[in-house]
Amino acid sequence: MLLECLVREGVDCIFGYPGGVTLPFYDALYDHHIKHILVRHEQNAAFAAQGYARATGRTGVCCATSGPGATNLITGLVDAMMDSIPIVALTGQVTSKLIGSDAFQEADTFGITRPCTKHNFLIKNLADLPQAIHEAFHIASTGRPGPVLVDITKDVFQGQAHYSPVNSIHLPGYKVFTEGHAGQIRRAAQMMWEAERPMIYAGGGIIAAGASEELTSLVETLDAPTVCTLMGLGGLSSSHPNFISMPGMHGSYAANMAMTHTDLLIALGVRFDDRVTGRLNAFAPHAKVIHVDIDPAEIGKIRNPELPIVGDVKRVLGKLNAQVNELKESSAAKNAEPRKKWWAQVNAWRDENPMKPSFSDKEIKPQHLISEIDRLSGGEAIVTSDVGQHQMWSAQFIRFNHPRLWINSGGLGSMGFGLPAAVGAQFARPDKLVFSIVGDGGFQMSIPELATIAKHALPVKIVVLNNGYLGMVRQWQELFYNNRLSSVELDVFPDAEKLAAAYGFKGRTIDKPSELAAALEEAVREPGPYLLNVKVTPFENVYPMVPAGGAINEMVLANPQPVSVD
Ligand SMILES: Cc1ncc(C[n+]2csc(CCOP(=O)(O)OP(=O)(O)O)c2C)c(N)n1
Repeated sequence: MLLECLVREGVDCIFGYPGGVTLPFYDALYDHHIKHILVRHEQNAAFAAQGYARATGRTGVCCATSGPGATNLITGLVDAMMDSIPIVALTGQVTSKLIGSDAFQEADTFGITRPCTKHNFLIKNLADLPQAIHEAFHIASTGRPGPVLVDITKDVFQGQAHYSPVNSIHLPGYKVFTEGHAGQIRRAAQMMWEAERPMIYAGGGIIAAGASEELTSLVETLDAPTVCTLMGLGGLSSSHPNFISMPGMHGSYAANMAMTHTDLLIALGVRFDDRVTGRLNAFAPHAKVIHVDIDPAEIGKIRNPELPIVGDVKRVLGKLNAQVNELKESSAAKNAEPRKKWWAQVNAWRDENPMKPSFSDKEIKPQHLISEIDRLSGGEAIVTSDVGQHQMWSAQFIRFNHPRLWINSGGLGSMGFGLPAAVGAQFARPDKLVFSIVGDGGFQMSIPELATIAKHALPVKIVVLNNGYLGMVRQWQELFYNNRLSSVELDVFPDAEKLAAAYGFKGRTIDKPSELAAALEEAVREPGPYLLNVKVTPFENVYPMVPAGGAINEMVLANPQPVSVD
C-alpha cells in the first residue's frame, strides 16, 4: 500500500538505509520497480533526497529505520527546512503497543522532528497510512516547500490491506495564498516606475517557484540591476547583463554598494538572511521595500516592507509584469535620467572592484581552480558544493545560466552535504555533467558515499579543493583571533589515487598550475566517477568579506596585512 502511494506520487527512487522495523517495507521493495538507493549513512539519504529535489523541483524521498536511523536523518531535515526543499522522510517506529516503553531502537522521532519539519505524522493505524502519505507529499511540495516526515510503526508495516485511492486532501489549518493582492500588485508596479534607483533582490523562492522566466522579464522591462542570493543563483542567468552577482558577506562590491544606495528594493522570494543584510540598521537604509513571499511569516520578520505581497512569486510576477508593462509607456520616461545615472554608478562600482579570480604560476590558487571548472561548465553543469571557502568561491566564480544547477546548503551550512547531494542530483539528471566541489574537511565527512557512487558508477566529478585546513574557520581565526590556528589543520588526507582505486574508479592529486586544465579535462572525459584532489594555496582568504556584525558596504576587499604562520 505504501509503495502504491509512492508510485501515485510519481516517486521513482528512494534514498535510504534499512533496519529491523522497516524490514517489511524492504521486503516489499525487493521486487518493486521503484529504485532504492542504499546510501552509507542516513544523513546522506536526506542530503541525496535533497540533491534530487533541488535538481528537479520534484519531491525527494528518504527512508530510515527507527531509533538511530531516524536520528541520523535530523541534520538533513533541518537543512531542508532552512532552504525550503521538498522532501518526504519515511521512518520506522517500534510497534504501537511498545511506544513509550524504551523498546529496542525506540526514539521519539515524532517529538524530535517536530521543530525541524514542515509537518510530521505518526501512523499507528494501517487505515490512516494512505491519507497521511498523500498529505505528506502535498504539504512538502505546496506553499513554501519543506521536509515532511512520516513515522510508521512496525505493526502498520506488517499489516496488509488493499490501496483504495485517496481522492481529496482536506487540511483546514493549511492555507496557501498563491495569487497576491491585486491592489498591492498594482501599487508595486507604480512604485517600480516611481523609483530612481530600483534594484531586484532575488532569492531561493524564485527557484522553488520556477519563476526564472518571469523574473527575467521584470528585470528587462525595468532594466534594474539584479542580485541573486546564494540560494537564488541561476534564478537570473549569471550571464545576464543586469546580473551584478551575489550580495552579502562574500558578495560582490557592486551588489553590496547597490543594496546600500537603492531607493527601491524589490525583494522576491528572499528572507533577508543575516549573511545578506549584515548589520540590519545599516542595510538598504535609503530603500522602500517591496517584499513578495509565499510565506506570510517572512513578511516583516527581519525588515518591515513598505509593500508586502503574499503569494507565489511566479503567479505574482506574472501579474506584476503585465502591470509594469502597461504602465511603461506613461511612466518610463519620467525617471529615465536618474536611472541612467544609477546604472552609471552601478557600473562604476563593478569596474572599481570586479570579481576577479587570482592566478599564480607557482601554486594553484583556489580561485583559479574554480574558474577552470567554470570554463568547463560554461554555465550549464550542475555543481554541488560543500560548506566553506570553496562554496563561496564557487558562488562567486561559477556561472549558472539556469535555475537548479547550483546545489548547496545555504541556510544551515551543513558540512558533508556536497557529495551525497551530488548522488541525488546525478540520479535525477543522468544527462547532466555534475561537479561536486568539496573541501578537504567536508569531503572527509562524506567519504562513505564514494561506495554509493562506485556501486552505481555515477559519473560525478569530485573535486577536492584541498588547502590542508578547515579553510573558512582558519580564515576567521586569522582575521579575528590573531592568527591563532586552533584545531583547523588537516594534515592527514588519503592518497586520492589509491582511495579512488580502492573503490574501483580513477583519482589523482595535482599541485601545479600547469597541470590543472588538463587534469580537469581528463576528469570530465572519464565516463565514470573521478576524484580529483587539488592542492591549492593554503592561506588564501575569501574576499570581499563583510566582518560579522558589519554593514554590507564596509567590505574588506583584500588581505589587510601579510600573513605569517609559524
Ligand atoms: C557539520 C558542520 N560542522 C562544522 C561546521 C563549521 N564550519 C564551517 S566552514 C568549516 C570549514 C570547512 O573546511 P573544508 O571542508 O576544508 O572547506 P574550506 O573552507 O577549506 O573550503 C567549518 C568547520 C559546519 N559548517 N558544518
